[in-house]
Amino acid sequence: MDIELDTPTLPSALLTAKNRIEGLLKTWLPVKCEHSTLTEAMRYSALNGGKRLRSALIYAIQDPFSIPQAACDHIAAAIECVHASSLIHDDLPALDDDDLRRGQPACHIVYGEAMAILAGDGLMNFAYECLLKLPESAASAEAKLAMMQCLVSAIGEQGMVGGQAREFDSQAKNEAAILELYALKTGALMGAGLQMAAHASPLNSPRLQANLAQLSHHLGLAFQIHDDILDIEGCSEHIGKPQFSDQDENKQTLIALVGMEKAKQLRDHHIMSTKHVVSELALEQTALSELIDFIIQRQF
Ligand code: GRG
Repeated sequence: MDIELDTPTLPSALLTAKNRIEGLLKTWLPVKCEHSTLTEAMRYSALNGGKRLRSALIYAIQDPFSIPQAACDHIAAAIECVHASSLIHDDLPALDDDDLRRGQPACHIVYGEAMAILAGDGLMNFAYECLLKLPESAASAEAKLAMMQCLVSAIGEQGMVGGQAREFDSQAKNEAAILELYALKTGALMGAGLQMAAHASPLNSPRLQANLAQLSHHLGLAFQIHDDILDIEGCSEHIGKPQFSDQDENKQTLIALVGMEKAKQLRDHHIMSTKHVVSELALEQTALSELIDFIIQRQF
């Protein structure tokens, strides 16, 4: 099943980013591995659709902060590869055990579990290569180091992997703990893309970094809460996986704890907080604000 992404309701910023990043990934991802299906599995997972929201957020701040095109391209490619890597591992039987991803068979269903693990590892490593290959003309060595620090923090024990581990251990038992888990699991990578891009901006400053960290914290929470809502209220054809898959695995979701109404209030609260930062950055009515609205209107 293909999800129709080119509908007129999609923000143009999302469509433009999707076309650009998919073109780049098609060119940049390794094509052939002589001795195994590794590169095929990597390409399968990195190029099997997806909204490309994380890339769109990066490109949305390109013009306002005069970020060089090459920096946005390399950072967006790195973030998409980390994201694809995390989805491959998330779908594995040892974690969420999902057969479908983006409406298509998950990587381990097509290539087997061992190759899926390796494809995830390969994509992670490729993400680092994307950053390291960023030309000096687009980011100084110092800026690249700061970007690398941003990325590894967002992925590691204090970021996405830490959030996923808390979910796996069922450690988060109250609202605050679940929100913290969501911020690590989902918000950290979104934030890393924006903050890395800011490191290539001539307008970079501690204040800009703090604003972007704040923005992505709230955005990540709103995004993940909306994801939980779609798991219950959405249509499985649109979300690309069976409805109620979170409930099936007894995941500790916010909705199970606080109920649907309160969850929606919390999502809206975090969207309002996101918009507050957008206005501090004087970015109202830009691609960035369009993407933020899309986050809570999306059906997939
Ligand atoms: C190997 C890097 C790595 C991590 C391992 C498995 C794991 C640790 C982390 C998983 C984290 C995870 C699945 C977070 C959920 C984030 C989320 C809401 C994903 C869906 O994002 P969308 O809707 O997906 O943007 P598309 O398909 O549009 O790209």
